[in-house]
Amino acid sequence: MNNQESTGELLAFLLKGERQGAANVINGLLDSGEDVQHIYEMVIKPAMYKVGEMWERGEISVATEHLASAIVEAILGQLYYKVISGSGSRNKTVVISTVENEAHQIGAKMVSDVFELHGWNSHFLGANTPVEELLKYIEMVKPNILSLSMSIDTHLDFLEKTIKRVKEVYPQLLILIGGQGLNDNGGEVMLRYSGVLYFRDLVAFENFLIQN
Ligand code: B12
Repeated sequence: MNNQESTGELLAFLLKGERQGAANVINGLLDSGEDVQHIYEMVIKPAMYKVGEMWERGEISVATEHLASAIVEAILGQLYYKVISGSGSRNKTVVISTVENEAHQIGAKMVSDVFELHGWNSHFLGANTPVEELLKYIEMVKPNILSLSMSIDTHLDFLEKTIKRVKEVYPQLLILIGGQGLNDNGGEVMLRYSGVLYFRDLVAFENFLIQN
């Protein structure tokens, strides 16, 4: 089965709310040798984008969209045994969060898992972390990298507010930014700050991790 067929099959189970069927699709991919990153980027992400398109066109309800998200989050949890088996020393730490007011956390969780797969110690804070709370957490764990995710394009102010505040207190801290809200201007936003890098997807981001 190719990626498109797997995506279609997964999507059908997500829309029917069949967690077991969805899990079976993912397990089948693992059995055929696909790695977690590939399954995230090439199968789960396109299935969720499709869910978004169908919701936007009014073809599925908000409830169905919520159910699909819940099943995908459960699948990510189910894949964690693969994520922790990733090689590496775990002597580097990353803190990952979405920006304030941002409720979309699945992409950020994928990024967190890819860090762990590469041997990083990853602290995934989930959605909507207030900036001052984020700062307190950074003070506590002293990460090597902060990663921020933004899915809604109108959340750019929240992202920039966070970058500015973090850089005020930790000017040397490298910040990675990503998320589909930055698809049109992520590169441009990155150039406004020093020590900020933008990656569009898991492939670009993983290439960076491999080189660093
Ligand atoms: C599920 C979902 C929700 C769920 C989220 C649940 C959850 N637990 O996360 C809920 C119901 C909360 C939700 C709410 C809303 N949503 Co919504 N949602 C979606 C949906 C269908 C899927 C999101 C998803 O998981 N995608 C899959 C992930 C894997 O993709 P990703 O986030 O892009 O992440 C990838 C990359 O961007 C990258 N990446 C992401 N973060 C980072 C960070 C770093 C550092 C790096 C390097 C890379 C990186 O890596 C990932 C893998 O490649 C999308 C459709 C879509 N196109 O995604 C709409 C979508 C994002 N939502 C949308 C909207 C409009 C909303 C609401 C405003 C709806 C409303 N009227 O209330 C609210 C906003 C709430 C808020 N304040 O944020 C729009 C956004 C449009 C826009 N112009 O910005 C979309 C695109 C739907 C659409 N087609 O219109 N939503």
